[in-house]
Amino acid sequence: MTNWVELDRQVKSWILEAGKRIRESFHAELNIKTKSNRNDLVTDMDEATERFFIEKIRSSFPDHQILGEEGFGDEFKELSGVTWIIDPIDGTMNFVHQQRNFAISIGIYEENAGKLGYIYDVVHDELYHAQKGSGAYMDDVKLPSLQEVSVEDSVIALNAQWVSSNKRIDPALLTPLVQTVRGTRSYGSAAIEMAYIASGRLDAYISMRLAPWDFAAGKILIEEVGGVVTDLEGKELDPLHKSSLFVAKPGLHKTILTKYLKR
Ligand code: 2AM
Ligand code: CA
Repeated sequence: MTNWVELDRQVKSWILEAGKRIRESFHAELNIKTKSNRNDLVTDMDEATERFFIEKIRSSFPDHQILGEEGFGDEFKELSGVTWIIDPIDGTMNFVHQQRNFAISIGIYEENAGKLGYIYDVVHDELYHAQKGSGAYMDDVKLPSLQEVSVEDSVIALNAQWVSSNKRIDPALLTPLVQTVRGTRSYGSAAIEMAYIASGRLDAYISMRLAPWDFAAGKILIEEVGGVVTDLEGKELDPLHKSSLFVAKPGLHKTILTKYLKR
């Protein structure tokens, strides 16, 4: 039997320690490599941070499975037992170029269900966390349930690439939405964007291409405060596969989905 209280205490202390190491690395020279293309960056800190978590998990919870973005975890095809889904640095481009707007993101599943979610805004030293059924918090402050908002009064997060020619969506589809909302923002880290939805700083977030480690923690946080998390067609996310993502406050999710996305 998993002692969830003890596990939660340990994860939080590991996250704070990893964050401290990342902040200290700002003074050191970074080793930057590219992955799938020249804009897909990875640094030695992404890799060292993932290894740090994996060593800790393996020694405290040897029977848990781990999916890590940088590939140091396990290979498996289905969720069973306890599964950790880890993005050691979400927003690596921001980490490299700005030294802000990036996060450590960890989602923990029990069988098929999201159980614990952590998003640590390393530079602001703000830890967003949630346990299924017990609400969501930023540090020690409980996050209130999300309230309904009209499309006209909403601020939505969206990368400019989805409204210019790209290979995943007709850029014209989102134009009416962009013209109707109060404002658009792009932070460049799905985890930060999802933490901002959970804490009410953003009303909706759309991305065409995210991986399980980008949304695992955020989904748990947002659902705890009553937000809705689906793909762009309104379907449930598959926790182990890449997909589009559409998250929004209750009410707003349905309105945007039916009026702006289903055309
Ligand atoms: P990353 O920094 O951990 O790679 C940037 O728009 C957001 O999308 C970040 O959360 C980034 O996560 C993620 N991202 C960037 N490239 C991606 C890809 N090829 N597949 C899935 N997610 C990606
Ligand atoms: Ca990453």
